[in-house]
Amino acid sequence: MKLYDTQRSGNAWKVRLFASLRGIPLERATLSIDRGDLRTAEFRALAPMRHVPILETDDGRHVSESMAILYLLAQGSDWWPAELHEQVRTLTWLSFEQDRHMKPLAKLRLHRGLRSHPTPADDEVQRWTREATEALDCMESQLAASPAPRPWIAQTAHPTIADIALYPYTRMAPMGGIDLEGYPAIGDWLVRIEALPGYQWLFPATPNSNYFSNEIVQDTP
Ligand SMILES: N[C@@H](CCC(=O)N[C@@H](CS)C(=O)NCC(=O)O)C(=O)O
Repeated sequence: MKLYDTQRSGNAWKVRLFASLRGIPLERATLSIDRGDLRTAEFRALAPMRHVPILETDDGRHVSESMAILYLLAQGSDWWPAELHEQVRTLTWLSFEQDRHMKPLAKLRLHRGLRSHPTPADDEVQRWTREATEALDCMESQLAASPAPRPWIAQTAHPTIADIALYPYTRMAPMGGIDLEGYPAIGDWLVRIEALPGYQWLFPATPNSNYFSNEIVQDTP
């Protein structure tokens, strides 16, 4: 299978991280937003929503949206639970990630961490910070109310794709000026995810240096 991504996309990191945890080999086609790769007719033909990540399956289909790609790659594993209400809670947190969590955290990372232009107005930054903080508060409450033996975000015994979907932008929140010190349950959850066999950093060649850096890290295979 082949993953169309960009070097710093947190949404694509979800997919590479999950494939690595599952032991699924992925070829990478790394595109550049700045170079205009996502605006070409060739890319748009396989990506109707014009975003990465896009997964190309071995039989030549193209799957858009990180949530759908994670669902596909989870088939046949405990990462997509068998019990109905565990599935329902997994969907609840996947929806929360797309609706309330990813966007404000990604905007803050982009404009405060990666210093993308144009510079946003102060009131926009304040709004994203308020929304991101509220999303993290929701996660903190849920994780604090999810003790072992069901410590994951959907209150399951095995982590689910909702944990993977929520991980990258939570992990990179400090790049956008959000201090995770005040979130002890989230801190423990991050440690648990990073201890999973097959865990993969955003830039595997330069572990640890990359979450808080606005440098372009030359890590693309
Ligand atoms: N809901 C989508 C969001 C994907 C998304 O926002 N991708 C960004 C990179 S992280 C992108 O392709 N942006 C294109 C652009 O800014 O032109 C998902 O979860 O996959």
